[in-house]
Amino acid sequence: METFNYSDLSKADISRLVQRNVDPANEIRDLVEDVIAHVKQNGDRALYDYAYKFDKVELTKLYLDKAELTEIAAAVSAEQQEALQIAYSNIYKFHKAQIRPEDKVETMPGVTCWRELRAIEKVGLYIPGGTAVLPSTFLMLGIPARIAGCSEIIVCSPPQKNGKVNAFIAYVALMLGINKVYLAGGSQAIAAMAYGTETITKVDKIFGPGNQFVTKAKTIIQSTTTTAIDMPAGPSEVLVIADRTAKPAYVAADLLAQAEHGIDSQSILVCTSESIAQATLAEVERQLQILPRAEIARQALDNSYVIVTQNLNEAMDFSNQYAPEHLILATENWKEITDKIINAGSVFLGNLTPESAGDYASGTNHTLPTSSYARAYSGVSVDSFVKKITFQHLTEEGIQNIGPSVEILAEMEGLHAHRNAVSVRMNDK
Ligand code: HSO
Ligand code: ZN
Repeated sequence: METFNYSDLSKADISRLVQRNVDPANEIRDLVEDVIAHVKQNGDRALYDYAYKFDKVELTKLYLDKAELTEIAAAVSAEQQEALQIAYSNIYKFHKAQIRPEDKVETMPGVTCWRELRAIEKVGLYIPGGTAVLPSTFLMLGIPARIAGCSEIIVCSPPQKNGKVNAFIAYVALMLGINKVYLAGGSQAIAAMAYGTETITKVDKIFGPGNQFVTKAKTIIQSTTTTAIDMPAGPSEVLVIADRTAKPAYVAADLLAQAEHGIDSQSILVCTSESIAQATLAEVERQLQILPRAEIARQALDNSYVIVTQNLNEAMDFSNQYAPEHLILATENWKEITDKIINAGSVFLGNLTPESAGDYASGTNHTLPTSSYARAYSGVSVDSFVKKITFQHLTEEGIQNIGPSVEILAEMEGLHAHRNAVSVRMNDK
């Protein structure tokens, strides 16, 4: 990891440093567009082809049903079931509390406006399964979808070499009451859920993190089909702000937890202490030695860096420009700086709060905006699975109260039919 001094960096340096996942020659776009076109045209046939080409498996069926999932899920040990149950229960509690009915508002006597929630009917969940299979992501998407009350939940996950999903994915499907998992991964799964195939239903909205190909596919289908997406999510990233109270071993562990996700992940350390930064880098090297995914982590770290700042204000300034998916405040006085956070997906406060807690089990959602989209997007929540429909009702008093203003406003815009729609009601005595 290269180290920079914040005060040496020009504006141009900073904008270069905060840039990530750019695809200047459109290489990823071109590949993904081909895949989408193939799926759009050939449906299931394309999914079989891609399973063979990318997942190295010859499928005979594009999904697993309840009986198959139950059989696969039997391999999950009692201890693993309990851990999944604790995660489920915390995520459920945190997300359930997100549904709060809103008050009706009488904006003028006789004019009442309000909003009601309705679930998005058909949702598609993408559960990654490349170099790491992520049953936790299934919980993070399935629980809010269930709380929202979505009537159809389509789940796609890449097949393993044996043509199945792993036992944890199967177990979580059954926990969520989902009886079918489609064996499709990558951008082809996104295309299948956006266009529909013979077997996979076209959905209204697609959720879930993924690699650069999945994320690119989501951004493409969002503008070319009527299917919406949660947000561009992935590759994953963390930014740790550390001061002299930080523990190098903890910070190093957090940086590595991020780096092991994939070679395109990014781990950024912004540190107010040169010596803590150096000690952390030494710890990273030490901890890397025993990591099974060291090779992946090392490549991700090559694409990561350290910034040394004079103080926490500068550190926060950089962080807000980077807009990290995950922000860890490895500082004792985190309470004094949280209100300076402007752009971040999810924040982890103090030396005892690792990102891993939120990745798995504290209750917050780990599907979060990456690549600086945290400037404008929020992470997944129950809100992502509902629409808020506005309602209004006017009484006799209401139409008389609001009518004259609407008539004048319609007149201002030269829209006489609009004016008339209130006039006929006001004057109907
Ligand atoms: N850090 C990932 C989530 C995850 N971590 C899943 C472990 N499993 C993106 O927020
Ligand atoms: Zn993670």
